[in-house]
Amino acid sequence: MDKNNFLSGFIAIVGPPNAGKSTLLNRLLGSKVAIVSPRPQTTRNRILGIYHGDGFQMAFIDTPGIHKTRTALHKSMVASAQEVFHEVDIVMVIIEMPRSNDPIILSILKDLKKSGKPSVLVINKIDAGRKRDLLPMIARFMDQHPFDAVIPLSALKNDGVDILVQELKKMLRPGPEFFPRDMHTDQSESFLISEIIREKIYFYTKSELPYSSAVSMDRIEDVPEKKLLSISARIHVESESQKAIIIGHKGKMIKTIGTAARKELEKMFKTRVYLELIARVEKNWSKDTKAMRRLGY
Ligand SMILES: Nc1nc2c(ncn2[C@@H]2O[C@H](COP(=O)(O)OP(=O)(O)OP(=O)(O)O)[C@@H](O)[C@H]2O)c(=O)[nH]1
Ligand SMILES: [Mg+2]
Repeated sequence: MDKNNFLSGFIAIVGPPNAGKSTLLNRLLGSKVAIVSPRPQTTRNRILGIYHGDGFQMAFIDTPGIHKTRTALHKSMVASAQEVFHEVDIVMVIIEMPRSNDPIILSILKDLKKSGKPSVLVINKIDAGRKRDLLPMIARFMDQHPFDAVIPLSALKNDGVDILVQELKKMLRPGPEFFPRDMHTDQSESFLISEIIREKIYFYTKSELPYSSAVSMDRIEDVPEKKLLSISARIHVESESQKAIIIGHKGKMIKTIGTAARKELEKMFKTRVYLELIARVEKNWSKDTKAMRRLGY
């Protein structure tokens, strides 16, 4: 490949919570690097996902959803999303069509304007909106900000994602191949595993429990002679009553979470997995910045 013609760029994926940012990142890469859930505030850390094209490379940065908040954990999540504007070449704002009036979008557009970065607006979830609303919506947003492109799509149904890639490609500048071709994400194996477990907690538990849960690794051991990945992880919750819920009657809940996580990890790592989960109380960790840091936030 001619090094001088190579195109590359860092592209932020920002937007309100639940807009489908992580779904879109996984769709763009064709593999799961970011967890997804029907609840807002699923993503807590920035996640790098690298798209390798023929003669070009796009380094996407998935971020936590931007929203108004007071809690320590969510404040740090939102700050990490807002900082990303200044660190990328292109900002991709993603909103969901059925919630295009969310007032937080205006404040995101303000941050975008301040950054002065080239930008794309993705209107996601067109499968859940009315077709005839789309053109006026595009016109309204073009009026609000001089986006380089506005792309309606459905990340879930994989409708329009290829057009987004074409548009982004036009916006890349000559640059180095930042990452080797076999690298798809910057996440460690242990972070990926903890995220998959967290995804299952979001899926199976209710009300505040997902938001009060964090996962850390005690042990990851490859046992090649048994073709086995042996994992021991901890689920941190904020109170004894939450611990009782996450364990469930006769251990049913923690077993359900563990089985779902194990099945997905077996597919992901193409090996048998032994997964041991332990619940532990880390009192009010999401309000305590020291504890948050210990848990990776
Ligand atoms: N109908 C529909 N649902 C979608 C689409 N894309 C994503 N979703 C759903 O929207 C929900 C949120 O998706 P995520 O990818 O976790 O959203 P996110 O923006 O990363 O959310 P946070 O990390 O919480 O900020 C999930 O239930 C997805 O299945 C889409 O194109 N159409
Ligand atoms: Mg997400």
